Amino acid sequence: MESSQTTVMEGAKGSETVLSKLESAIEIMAQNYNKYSAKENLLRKGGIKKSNFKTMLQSELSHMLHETMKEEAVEKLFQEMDQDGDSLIDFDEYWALIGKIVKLLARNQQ
Ligand SMILES: [Ca+2]
Repeated sequence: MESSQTTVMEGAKGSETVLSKLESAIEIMAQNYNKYSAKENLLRKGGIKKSNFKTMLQSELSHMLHETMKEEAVEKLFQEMDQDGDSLIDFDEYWALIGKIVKLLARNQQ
């Protein structure tokens, strides 16, 4: 595990490295989590609290998610994504949100 992480970081950190679209997307999704999470490092315990979750939906996801301005809809989504009920969206729960959005998009495109 340690060595594979190191390999990933070396590739991603190189100044000459041009990331693929997918790699860029992964990096952006991780940076976005860190931006709204209470802790800066996604491997540490922490997560996105509700007020930041709301800001994130409104600032970053308003084209893909509707009703991000509605308090009730934000509350409902937060409860749904907060699987362990600790009032924080941790990285795994955040990742599940990304998956949920992808599925919603796929369904809408049918
Ligand atoms: Ca949680």
